[in-house]
Amino acid sequence: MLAKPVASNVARVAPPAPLRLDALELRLVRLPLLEPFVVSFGRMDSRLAFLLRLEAGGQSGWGECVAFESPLYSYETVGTARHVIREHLAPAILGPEVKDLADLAARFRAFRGHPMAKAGIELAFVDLVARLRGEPIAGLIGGTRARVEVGVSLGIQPTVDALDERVNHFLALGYRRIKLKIKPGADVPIVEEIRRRHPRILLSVDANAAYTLADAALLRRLDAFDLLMIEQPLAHDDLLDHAKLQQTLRTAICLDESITGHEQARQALETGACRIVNMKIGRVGGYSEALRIHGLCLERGVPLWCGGMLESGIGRAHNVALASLSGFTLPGDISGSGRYFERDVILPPVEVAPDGTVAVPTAPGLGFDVDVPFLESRTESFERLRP
Ligand code: OSB
Ligand code: MG
Repeated sequence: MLAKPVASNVARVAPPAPLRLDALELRLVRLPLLEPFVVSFGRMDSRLAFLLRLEAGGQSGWGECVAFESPLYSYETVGTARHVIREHLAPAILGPEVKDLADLAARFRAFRGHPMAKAGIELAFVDLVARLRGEPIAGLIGGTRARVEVGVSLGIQPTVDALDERVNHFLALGYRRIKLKIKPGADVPIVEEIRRRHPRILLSVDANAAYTLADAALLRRLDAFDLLMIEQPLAHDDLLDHAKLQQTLRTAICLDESITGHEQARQALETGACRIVNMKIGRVGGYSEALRIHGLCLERGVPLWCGGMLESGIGRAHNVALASLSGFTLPGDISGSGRYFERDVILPPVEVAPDGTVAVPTAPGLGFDVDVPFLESRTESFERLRP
């Protein structure tokens, strides 16, 4: 069956008048992580944040490209994204007038792939448009929530006791959902024990593509633990095997890596590859695709939540704005700044209230100030692109 077209809010994301984009700044900033983050594909000790600043009409907007340094989560890296932006995306948008977000997205459409690179620019554009209009991003895109519910994603730990200590720590801070990273050899017994110690919490697992259909029997054992979802059990680019697996599982599969845009989301839902969608604005190519996927999930009644990529405060603030849309019905991986960083690049930092929610800012644009002197002190590379 063909999906009915869904009215999206992409058309509303327009500056007061067509904009000539004057400059795009690319900045790499290294932020140490408070604790190492271990997942099935590797370990991170610091985050190299790729920040973008777009200038036009005497204003500027901030975005973040969520690519990592190595192609372990997706094929994109900080290096490939910087190359694609510098050589292809920036020349397509700097100089000529841009009418709105749809117009910006249209200029990127001919370039295949590289959604994280495209998203970095879209985020900066949307912040810029919101600031020019004097509106918060959440309002501009049609967000309806004043606060968003948040959960926490916990990396693989050396022992169950160490993991449980982290679970208790974040439950005490108010986080409403706990997500455990799993991999072959660190899965069923650990999840069983955490569930035994916390019979009532909202609990999910994320495999980051570490299994194959040959592991279906093992994955079915997770059905015993009343999990909210199993996130991305199979390959990063697979839909077919996820659909086969979902038919034999009681627990909902949630796709993350596999959903790189609206088309993949539509095909995942039509084939039954997942019952829940993890939205990462960077992974899907920015606000234009994210708003379309949001419309699709709303129309089909599919639960949606906002994922995270260990973003600096800039990407984090965009996530908060996005999660204010009504289709985001499950707690997101939107931690407070202090979950990852000693000091964030925005002021004030993102804070999780004791009820496990984060306030959606009401000030124009991102609604946070960027701490430019701090950014400058941590900058590893900087370049300014002009038409
Ligand atoms: O799969 O959701 C994921 C972090 C890095 C790469 C992939 C993922 C994650 C997380 C953490 O789970 C999300 C966050 O808190 O930013
Ligand atoms: Mg994930």
